[in-house]
Amino acid sequence: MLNTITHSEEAIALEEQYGAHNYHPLPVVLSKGEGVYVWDVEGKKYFDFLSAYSAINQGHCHPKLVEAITNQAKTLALTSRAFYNDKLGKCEKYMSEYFGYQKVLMMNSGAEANETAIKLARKWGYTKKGIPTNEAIIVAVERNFHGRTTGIISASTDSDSRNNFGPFMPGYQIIPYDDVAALEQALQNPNVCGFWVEPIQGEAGVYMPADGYLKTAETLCKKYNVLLMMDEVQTGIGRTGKLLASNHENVRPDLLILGKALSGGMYPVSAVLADDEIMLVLKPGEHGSTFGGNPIAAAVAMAALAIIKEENLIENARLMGEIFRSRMQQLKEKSHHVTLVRGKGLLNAIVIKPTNDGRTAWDVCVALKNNGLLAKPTHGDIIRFAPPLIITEAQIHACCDIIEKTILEF
Ligand code: IF1
Repeated sequence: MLNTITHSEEAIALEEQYGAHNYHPLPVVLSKGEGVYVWDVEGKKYFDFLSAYSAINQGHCHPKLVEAITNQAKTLALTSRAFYNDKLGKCEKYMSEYFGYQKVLMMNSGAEANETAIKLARKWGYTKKGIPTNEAIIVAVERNFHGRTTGIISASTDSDSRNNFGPFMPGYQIIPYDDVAALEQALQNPNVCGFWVEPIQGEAGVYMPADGYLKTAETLCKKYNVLLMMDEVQTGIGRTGKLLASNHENVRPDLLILGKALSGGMYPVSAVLADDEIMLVLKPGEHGSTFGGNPIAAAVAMAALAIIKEENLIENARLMGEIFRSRMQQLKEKSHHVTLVRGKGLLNAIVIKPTNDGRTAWDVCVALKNNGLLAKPTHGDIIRFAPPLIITEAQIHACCDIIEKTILEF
């Protein structure tokens, strides 16, 4: 076995030399995680305020997730879908009843679930709505983030996500987010099969649409016979203080897209949920994946979803989020560096005004790290704060103390 890493610099140097440079991580090398905490190789302890971009809602290395993955891994890890196994059907039933949909299609990454939704919407458009073959359009919104595949970035408006990766997949119309008039205009095109949207735009910096936007989108999709494809990969599984962000407006997507915390960060698990009228357009042999719905994924997903209910994490996210935002609002009154605070549940962000000597949100995050809290900036001036949903009131106050101290020293 490769010798144990004992110094952060060693790990960073190895990644620098042998790994693709497709990320710019904060300079911290983690070696242990438990609950809301992570430790670096030097043994320094941090609050994790990113939760792997909202995958670790249940907390690091949750004992019930470790038990689920360990027991299944010792028994049967992978069969492929060429054969049945004794876990997938149980998981599909559990998820069908948990989220209120007739059918589930399990994949691995959030991107794969979004790609699955694209194929479902298109095939439904051709076979049920009567759209002429290869003319289906999916309406997407500016500043979307749905994953990194070429099919998905073909709809991206972010230059980093799409530059130099062309040619792009056709069949998208991009409209402004949170613009009902633009949406109604776009959906009148009879070739539109789907409206593809995040209920809150995570990557864009926790952009929340106006109250009622999602409900209006649902109404317009019904009016124009278009599938509402809701990407809840980041906002789902309790993160915003409801099971789904869609629940804040009693919206029921036609295609529900899940990932990340569906496994509590223990294993790559994603899924698309839909009713028979949509899901059954896919016939055997038309879609799949080697690992999609494997026994470990099924066992871990059932355990991860059970924890959300057993530990009342949805209500905790709502309550801790209210405390967090009120503390950040108080900080905003004390510091001119904090220009905006926004979020729902435990998906929050603050906007940082750069200093005159050019220090940015990145520098705040480095200072936060030095003070024992890990977070990451997005789009230069926004810091997203997303701790595990298990965080306690005492811990959220301790974290706000760290953020306040760091910002006031900034
Ligand atoms: C990276 C962003 C967050 C997502 C939504 C689908 C996916 C994601 C709403 C794809 C994934 C991750 C990907 C990761 C960083 C992170 C991210 F900054 F990229 F955009 F969270 F905001 N839908 N988001 O947020 O799921 O295929 O990754 O499992 O690519 O840098 P995935």
